[in-house]
Amino acid sequence: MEEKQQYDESQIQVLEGLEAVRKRPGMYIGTTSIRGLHHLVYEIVDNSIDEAIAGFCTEIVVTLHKDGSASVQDNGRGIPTQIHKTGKPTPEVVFTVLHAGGKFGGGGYVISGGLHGVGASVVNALSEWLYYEDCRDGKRYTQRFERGHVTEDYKFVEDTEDHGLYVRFMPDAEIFEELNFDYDILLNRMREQAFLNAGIKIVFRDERGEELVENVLHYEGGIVSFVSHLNEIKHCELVHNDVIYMKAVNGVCSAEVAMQYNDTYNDTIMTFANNINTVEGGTHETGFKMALTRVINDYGRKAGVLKDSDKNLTGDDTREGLCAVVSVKLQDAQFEGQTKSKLGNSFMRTMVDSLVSTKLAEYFEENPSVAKAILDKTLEASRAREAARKAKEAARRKSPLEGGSLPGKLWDCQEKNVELTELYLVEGNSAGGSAKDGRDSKFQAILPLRGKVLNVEKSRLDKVYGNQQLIPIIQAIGCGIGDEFDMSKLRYGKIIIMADADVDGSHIQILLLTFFFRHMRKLIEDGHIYLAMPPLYKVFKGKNVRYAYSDEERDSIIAEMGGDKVEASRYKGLGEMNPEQLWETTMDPAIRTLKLVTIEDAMLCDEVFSLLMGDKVEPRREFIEANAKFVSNLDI
Ligand code: 28F
Repeated sequence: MEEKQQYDESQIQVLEGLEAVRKRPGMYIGTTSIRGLHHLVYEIVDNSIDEAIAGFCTEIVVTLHKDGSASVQDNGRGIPTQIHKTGKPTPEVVFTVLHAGGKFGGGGYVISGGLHGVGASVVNALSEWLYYEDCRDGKRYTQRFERGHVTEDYKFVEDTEDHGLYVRFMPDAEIFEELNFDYDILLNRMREQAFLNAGIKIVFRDERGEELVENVLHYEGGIVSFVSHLNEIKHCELVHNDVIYMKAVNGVCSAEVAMQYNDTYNDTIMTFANNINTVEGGTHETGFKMALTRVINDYGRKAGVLKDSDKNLTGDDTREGLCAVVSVKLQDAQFEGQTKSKLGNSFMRTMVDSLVSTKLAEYFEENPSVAKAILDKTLEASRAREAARKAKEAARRKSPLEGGSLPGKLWDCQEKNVELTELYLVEGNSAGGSAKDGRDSKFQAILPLRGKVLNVEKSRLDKVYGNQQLIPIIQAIGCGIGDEFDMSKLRYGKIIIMADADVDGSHIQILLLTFFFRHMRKLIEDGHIYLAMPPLYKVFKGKNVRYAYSDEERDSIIAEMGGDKVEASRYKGLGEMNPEQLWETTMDPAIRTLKLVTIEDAMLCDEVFSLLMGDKVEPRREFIEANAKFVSNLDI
């Protein structure tokens, strides 16, 4: 009797816990958009990766199934099967009890990834159904759930030589706004995890299309391979051939850095703590940057390249063209910042700083030609920065970026409350004209853009300040760029890129996004940048007109309207639409579709951009196609 009651109580707690997850999914996975959807996969994969870090799992197979479900399989130890103190088998506990902020106490893992450490039970709560197969100690067990409730009891299936866990789940349509996994975003993340955990093999399969798509992600080189990959997709020249690698271990904590300079003018520094991408940086990043600047300056002085009268190289100088990955592992990682993606543990600053101070100085001593090449690159950066400063001063005297002057071509709106206003950046003058006539001038402003935007990836800051395409954009937005960026001066809550649904339009989107990503990143991070999604088709039967935003939608509208008098025509460009059509299909907040550009999108965009604009390659159709969802409505 006593025992029964206890069981009921814990049962109630479990159900209340999972109900809470369903009621406020955002609290557990951030959002119910496509990002939240992907988060489900990450949570399950992270558990396999924990098992791999613990040294028991070598291979993970992730599959996107035709029915819309996803599965993850690992060859680890499987979950222990004994009966837990709640009276339930341990695997059931793992899938039904919330473990706020951490994995199991005691028997859990010392170092663990997972964005919130909430894991399997959250995925279970947010799945229409989920089942697992747990292979352990020569036996296979299975259990099934619906929306977190047990629907098939835990049971022994058969004897087996397999070991490890298999989980398959169907994201719940009642919870998620988007149910279609994006292969490329998931692939990017799996690849990242494979780089961060050298030796792990992740097989990623997509069974949804006609043909099976499969990527095998397996990098013995770890973050060294990561840096090589990042530099490869940039299609740039390298300043030195070898990736520099440094590692320090202290008890269960470790810090590793891989770095290599290229001939671009930007830096790509990716930092991770316990395999979590710390987008906002933190102590490990600070430690790295400070040590890097110091070591390069010290070496420059010692080598006599920097004279007594020369100023020190700045941090920016020493990072121009740098591609680096910093990955640290630690217990009790503290995550701070707006998106909880900034590492707070201050000992990591010291740990990474001293690692880089010692090892990089040593490396320079042993490889003077590499040191020289890096020093030359940073000196060139320093000279260019000085030139940029002068160009900026000159530009400021002419004052296009100062004193709040607005570009001549801007059609501003009346509303002054920034939260309510929108700025449309419109490709081409004729579309700009349509947008001007079609808009609601109360809250919508239009800035037409003529021709291609400057490729900021291939130009230094001085060019940006002097660019006739970009100056009006900077002026209209009002925040300034780079170091002087000031969010409080933002003039519009939404900045909406409206480009044609064709290759040129997608180029313009990519160029603009790259500009925002490099010089006004905060606008992307804080969710101010959007892509307008003009329709692709007009479907009409007599006077009855409807618009379709995809091939599928076009077909279903044709079917709905019925009969053989239905016609469908393709929009070729924004310029073809009259102002009313543009309003109805694209600009009217009541019915339009906008795509919020996330930092992940922008980073992917960065890759597409490099491929498209790198001088050495032709635009790669399959790559653009693969990213067509964010390079929206692409017509190729
Ligand atoms: C497809 C997703 O979730 N794999 C997992 C394990 C292994 C253990 C474990 C998981 C520790 C204390 C419960 C095995 N043997 N893949 C996965 N593999 N969980 S999840 O333990 C969980 C708990 O109570 C495991 C020894 N220790 C841990």
